[in-house]
Amino acid sequence: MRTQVGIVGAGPAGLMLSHLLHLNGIESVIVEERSRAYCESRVRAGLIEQWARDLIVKVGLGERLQREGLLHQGIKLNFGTGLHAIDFVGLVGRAVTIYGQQELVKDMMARRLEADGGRIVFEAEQVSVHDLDGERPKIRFRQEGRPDEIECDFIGGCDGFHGVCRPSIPDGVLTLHEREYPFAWAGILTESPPPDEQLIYCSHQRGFALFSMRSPNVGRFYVQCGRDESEEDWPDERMWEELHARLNGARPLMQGKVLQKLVAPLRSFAVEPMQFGRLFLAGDSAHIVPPTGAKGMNLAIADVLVLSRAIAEFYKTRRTEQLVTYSQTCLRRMWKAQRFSWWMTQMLHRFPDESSFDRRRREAEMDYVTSSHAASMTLAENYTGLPMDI
Ligand code: RFL
Ligand code: PHB
Repeated sequence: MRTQVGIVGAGPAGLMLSHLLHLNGIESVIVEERSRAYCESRVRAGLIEQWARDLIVKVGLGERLQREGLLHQGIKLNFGTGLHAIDFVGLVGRAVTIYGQQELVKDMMARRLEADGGRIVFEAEQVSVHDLDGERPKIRFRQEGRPDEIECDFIGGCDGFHGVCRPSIPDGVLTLHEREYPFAWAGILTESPPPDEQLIYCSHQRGFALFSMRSPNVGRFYVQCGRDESEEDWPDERMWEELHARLNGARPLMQGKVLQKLVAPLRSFAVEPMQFGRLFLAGDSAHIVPPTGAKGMNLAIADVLVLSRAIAEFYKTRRTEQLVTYSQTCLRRMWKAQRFSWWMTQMLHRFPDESSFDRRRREAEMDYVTSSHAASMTLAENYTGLPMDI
């Protein structure tokens, strides 16, 4: 099989890339190792930056998001001195949208497959990428036991942190940057309303907690836990007990049926450059941020917007400037999101070995962020998303 752009992975990065290329008249095929149902039900991100929402609407994917997405004008921080509101709209004139990643994935899948006749190979096995530094890179895989190959001009490596694209780049090409945190998040999706109409980020002696949501009746709550803990360590009763304790009476908390549970370790990770030959890494395959800043999916969308433009310029004019600068362009934004995500994480979490000095410094930082106009504005500017030319 031959196509212009072969894409590995049907997550937000791969699906958005395929759609943006299609709008530019460029053909692509996505190769995905999981089933459509699996991809559409994977509960992950929920928060979309203002520019990303605007882009989703502009490229015709926002019909349901505009109806069902929840527009949030700010967030609340809850620590020693109580609940503090950060009003994004008042501070920077921008808001954020809560809309489940799997809902966006469903919308993009439906558009690619049903409306636009796009091609996604699901349940591909033994996916591998070849001839990356030549003009005809290839994706090989097996489907129902039969070998298959896609020959293309470019490969979009959109296969997430555990994918095959990044490890296929020869040794010595990439520089890795990594930081692991000594904790993880245990999260639940619950059939009960969130305690507030805005997200509440809590910093408590027992650790961090976040009260988010998917709808006015479905809560998405997280607590900081040990790095080595697993879902079995978090029976519902323990989860609710910690959520109540860490919310610390700031709002009443209603309990409901737990619909889903996960434990995810926190890490910061990035590779430079995000390209080798004709393989372009985008999204989680190139970088991971701790979820405290809600940046991962937004970065994935930013990467593929830059990539789709570079590829479109190539087919229109045969010019390669934007392809050459792809990595540099994305990394500039990515490092600022890394910085912000690290900063939110270190401020709000309790480090197992923290001294009384570290704790007092974190408390002063939260006090400063919530009492200084300049500091609140910095948080608001970064949280709602740094400017992006859509
Ligand atoms: P994905 O979503 O991991 O998709 C990769 C796809 O590639 C497939 N794949 C392969 N296909 C073929 N061959 C292989 N060998 C393959 N290996 C993997 C996978 O099956 C999958 O379909 O990466 P992508 O597209 O880069 O998207 C990134 C986002 O998923 C991620 O950054 C966010 O979920 C991060 N994140 C958040 N981001 C936000 O912007 N806002 C948030 O509020 C937010 N909250 C979160 C989050 C991530 C979390 N977890 C679970 C880590 C909250 C949490 C708890
Ligand atoms: C979520 O709703 O899942 C969510 C929101 C904000 C975050 C992380 C996760 O910082």
